Amino acid sequence: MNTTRSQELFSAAQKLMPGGVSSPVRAFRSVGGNPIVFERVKGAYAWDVDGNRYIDYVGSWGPAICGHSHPEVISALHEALDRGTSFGAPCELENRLAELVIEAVPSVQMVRFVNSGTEACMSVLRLMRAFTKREKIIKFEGCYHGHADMFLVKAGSGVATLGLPDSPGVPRSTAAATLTAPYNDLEAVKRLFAENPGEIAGVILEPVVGNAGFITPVPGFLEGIREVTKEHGALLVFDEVMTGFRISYGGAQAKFGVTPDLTTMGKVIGGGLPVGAYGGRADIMAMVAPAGPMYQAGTLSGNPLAMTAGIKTLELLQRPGTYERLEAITKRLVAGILETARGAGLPICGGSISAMFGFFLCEGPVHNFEEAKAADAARFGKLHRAMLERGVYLAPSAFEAGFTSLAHSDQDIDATIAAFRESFAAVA
Ligand code: KE4
Repeated sequence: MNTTRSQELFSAAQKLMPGGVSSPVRAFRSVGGNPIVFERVKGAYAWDVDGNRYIDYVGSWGPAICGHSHPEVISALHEALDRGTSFGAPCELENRLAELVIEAVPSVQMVRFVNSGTEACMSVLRLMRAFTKREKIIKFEGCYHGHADMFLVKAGSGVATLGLPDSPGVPRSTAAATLTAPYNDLEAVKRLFAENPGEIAGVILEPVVGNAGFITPVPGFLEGIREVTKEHGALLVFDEVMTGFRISYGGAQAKFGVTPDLTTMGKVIGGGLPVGAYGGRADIMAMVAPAGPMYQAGTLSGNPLAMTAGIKTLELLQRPGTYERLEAITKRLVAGILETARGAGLPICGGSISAMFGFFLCEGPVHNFEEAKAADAARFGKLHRAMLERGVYLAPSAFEAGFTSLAHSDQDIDATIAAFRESFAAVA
């Protein structure tokens, strides 16, 4: 596969931007080789600057659940463009997207739009502390909530991918207020509450982990966290930046029937444009300026283009059969991945929920980040390259989840499984 132009552009990029990228995980550091420089995307596909086409299972890390550049989203954006790209003032589109989010996620009684998942998570943390007047928080090893200081403690996603010891630059005092526990370990959470009586503002977690690879909550874990936070007067935050509108139209909280106090969102609700959001109980959200004293602001928050793309995307997702289709194609894909790996004699475990999936190259099961780290990362790197050669674009890290979309056809799934069969044989 000729990737000459990608290599030229990426080598130039490395002289201009740290690591040649705008976000670390895109640099292919953990899978080896040069990143593919994209030229355009459409539906289930991405094309690189050398003209190679890939079936894309990253989908811009989540937003492209209806397929890249969905024609109805694009035409809605064309119309919105003529009315301006940014107002810096209230606009009806914000009301509309807020109504859609609030209708979809009953625990969200009020919502504030921001411009990224990081912004949503850092704001919700400040809100947790403001509301409870406590400073400590609990997060889980391998979970990733964006790159704000207090979250870069045993974080997942790119931090884990690069094997960084969390991150320099985070003040010790900040990190000290972030307590961590292994995912799926309810007893560890109970111990933290016992050791820090009256000091923990709340718990934030990915209700289905996508940043340590794909890890699902064991039965009773989410319900247990809900109970222990209530017992200690602490708040429960579901970081649904990745799972929101993907695990189901109401997110993971609808799927598992556990109601958090606050929720963060992003990705899908922006339909491919920069958006984040946080929301939840009205009595808590009433603290957010200017309604209340907790300050948070943003020049481009609620901008008409992002609102338009988000509104159209959620409207598309409301169409009958959406989540049944996503569940069916993703289940078939994962069954094919597991079967072809085992056919090549390779240890593997994995699964999916709706349009989110993942696998680990180890016997498994994998319930937490430690177990995820035991998977064969070197072989994953070889697999990633082999799949690229066969025109399939997987997340360039073993510590990420995969995403399907409404644009992935049955033929795309068949072709992907065939590519996995050949690639597993090549790396076995
Ligand atoms: P952003 O600031 O990247 O929009 O969102 C941060 C974030 C927060 N919470 C969860 C559960 C997330 O998955 C993310 C971001 N996800 C990563 C992919 N694992 C973004 C990709 C990247 O960092 O380039």
